[in-house]
Amino acid sequence: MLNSCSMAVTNKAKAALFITLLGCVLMASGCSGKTQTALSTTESIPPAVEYWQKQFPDNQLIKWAENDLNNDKRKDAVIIYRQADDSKCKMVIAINLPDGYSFTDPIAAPVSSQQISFTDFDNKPPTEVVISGKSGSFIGIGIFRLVDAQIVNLFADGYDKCCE
Ligand SMILES: [Ca+2]
Repeated sequence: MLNSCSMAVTNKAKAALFITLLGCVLMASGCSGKTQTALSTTESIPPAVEYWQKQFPDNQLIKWAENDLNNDKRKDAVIIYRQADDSKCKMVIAINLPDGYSFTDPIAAPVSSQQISFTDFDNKPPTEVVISGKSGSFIGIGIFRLVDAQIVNLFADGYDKCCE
């Protein structure tokens, strides 16, 4: 949260650009992106996501993407899923540690058309995560950073409306 308070004006402008860009992408092409969906073959599921599935077998995997999110040169995994018990969508990051994986606390994720992308929000490591998606006609976007092994929200626009 301390990051959102100290966010520079240039970052806000940058975020506005992102929203425009991703909004256009969402409207024009629905749900395209470089990320993998759960429809992919099981062979392509990375070890971090496989491990998550074994820990939480009742949750429904929707989408994942890999990137190094804590600047330790090891690829971490962003996972969007639907909770088994109440059908809400959540996002969690599996942190790739030398001796296994640890999970952040989950946060709310968009209900449909979920997209995961990555950005260098402030021109310094680590890489930030951009989550966008829809709920009905609402489009939302959020930019997140992994800080002390937890997900911190840096910027959000309409995210509360797309993620409940
Ligand atoms: Ca990492």
